[in-house]
Amino acid sequence: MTMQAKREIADLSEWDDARIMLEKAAADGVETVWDRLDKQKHCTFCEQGLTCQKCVMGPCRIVADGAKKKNGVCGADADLTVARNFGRFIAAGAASHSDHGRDLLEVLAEVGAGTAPDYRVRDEGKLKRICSELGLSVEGVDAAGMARKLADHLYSDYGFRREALSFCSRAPEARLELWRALGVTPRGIDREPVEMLHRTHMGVDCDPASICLHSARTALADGWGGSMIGTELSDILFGTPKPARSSVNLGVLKADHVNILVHGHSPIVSEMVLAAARDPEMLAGAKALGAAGINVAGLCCTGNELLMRQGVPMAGNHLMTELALVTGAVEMVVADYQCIMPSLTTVASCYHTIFVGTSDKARFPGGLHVSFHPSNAREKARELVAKAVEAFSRRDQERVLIPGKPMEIMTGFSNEAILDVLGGSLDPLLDALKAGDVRGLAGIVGCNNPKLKHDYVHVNLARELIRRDVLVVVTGCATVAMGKAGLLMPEGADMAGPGLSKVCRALNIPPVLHVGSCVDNSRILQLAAMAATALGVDISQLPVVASAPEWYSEKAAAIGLYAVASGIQTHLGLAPNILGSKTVTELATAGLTDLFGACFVVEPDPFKAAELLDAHVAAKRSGLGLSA
Ligand code: XCC
Ligand code: SF4
Repeated sequence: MTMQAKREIADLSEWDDARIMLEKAAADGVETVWDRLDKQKHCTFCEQGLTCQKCVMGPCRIVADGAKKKNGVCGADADLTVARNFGRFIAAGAASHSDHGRDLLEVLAEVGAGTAPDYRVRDEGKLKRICSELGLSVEGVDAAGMARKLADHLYSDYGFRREALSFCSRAPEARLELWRALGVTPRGIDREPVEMLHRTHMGVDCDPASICLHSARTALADGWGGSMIGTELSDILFGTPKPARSSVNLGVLKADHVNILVHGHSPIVSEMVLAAARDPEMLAGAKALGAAGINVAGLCCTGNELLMRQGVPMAGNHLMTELALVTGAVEMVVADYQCIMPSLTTVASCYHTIFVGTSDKARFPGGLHVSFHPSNAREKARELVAKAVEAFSRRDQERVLIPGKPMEIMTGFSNEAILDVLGGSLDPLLDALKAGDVRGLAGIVGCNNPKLKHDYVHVNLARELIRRDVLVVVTGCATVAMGKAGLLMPEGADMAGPGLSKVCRALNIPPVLHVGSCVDNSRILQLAAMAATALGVDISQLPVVASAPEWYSEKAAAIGLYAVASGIQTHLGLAPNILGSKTVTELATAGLTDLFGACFVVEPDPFKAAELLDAHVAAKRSGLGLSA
């Protein structure tokens, strides 16, 4: 058993808003994620991936070797057990993104069928472009007709009729060839995770390497399938992001406003809540109760979705979700799914905050549940906003503490927006790469994890990379960290190396570009693919790296693995639970390079991680005949 020593509040987070709220949480008697981590004694078998619960001959604990070597009752050894556990971990992550993508697909289909009156196609140009890209004829077809055609086509990506997912066509030829040779071309968004569950049932796939390869295929079905569909359809339905200004941290909450937080991942509900909150009738109701207005702010990735498209401020990332409620200033949290701590209903009940679940897939006992459907979204959103307004009259202003001032940020860098900033083609960026002004590109993505000091690894890694002239793109919960550190403003160029700062100043862009939510990591895949195709090389030859410095979730592991399987070297701040198998660990941290041209690098120290990633960028530059 291992147990973390109890840490001081100052060591838990990089930020004052978090620390002030941690003090208040203690005073208000609110238990947080850090308190619960302190109470956990983590089992070393589980940490190493050496427990198996896949049948009732077990559960089994496996000992890899030595005098006490012990296999599972069925005979599974350490390598097989770790591979099976990791495979299921990846399948769960891929399934989560993909099921989120499916929800967007269902809304698109209903828009096409005319049964979702509250939604519409907001970017018809993109809808048309994607239809053409996928070979669907759209001559003389209206938006609803195109929506039907595209939905119909993409439904098949979820099934088992395809040899390759539709968006695989975006990958460079060399990568497609490599996937074919390895037998990992993703075929069906639902098929690959389901096949993983089958393979890892007792007595099916008993070869750890074979299971790991299928893990890669499953992750690819997420990146080039479910997540990419989630991103593209969100753009079509809610608008493709363009650069805009907004703000971050708990200071975005307003003491004199009704505060509504949207939390989760999908824009389907949060966009409707935002529209309802902007309705003059709702505003009048709020003013009648003495509020100055209605303030919608985001948490986690649904926050990123609204931030990217609507400039809605972000109250916080994963580890700030409980603390946001501790301000005592939040009337309502509207949640959809993923990364919503079950503790939130308890925290909400310590204040006047109403917690609302909206997806029938995600129920939260202790909270209110309001089923949202494409057919009733506007009406339900209005009901919720009215309830939030009403809750404002119950707020105890004596218990309100909103720490800090909002930090300004720039957001909205979809690939379309990046191309626009560059004047319509990637060439200026590729020229800067060749000249060495921009030495490489790093995607910093993912979560927070209370085992690591909140946002410390994110911001220090980003600072170190931009200092070395590596342009950073950011998604997910890492975004808030970058914003709080001032890295999402053009003035952040002051912290960049000479080449990158020159490029940022010329284009008036920040050295860290916000490219979206976690499904939007698919934008990074597409950007890398475009760069590789333009240079006539494979993605693995590019000076491009990725990092999930403070990851915690199954989804983040799937993202990391699809990045690696797409040829992008990927840093993790924490190891997954695989260290009990030498074979799997060696494969993840070295062997994958022989297969995919990239592997994982595990390093909790952001300064050392920056050096490792920088060395990779330098090596790839040399490989392309460029100055390191
Ligand atoms: Fe969740 Fe996407 Fe991680 Fe944040 S970054 S903690 S997965 S919300 Ni996706
Ligand atoms: Fe034990 Fe094998 Fe059953 Fe797993 S599948 S619980 S190792 S007997």
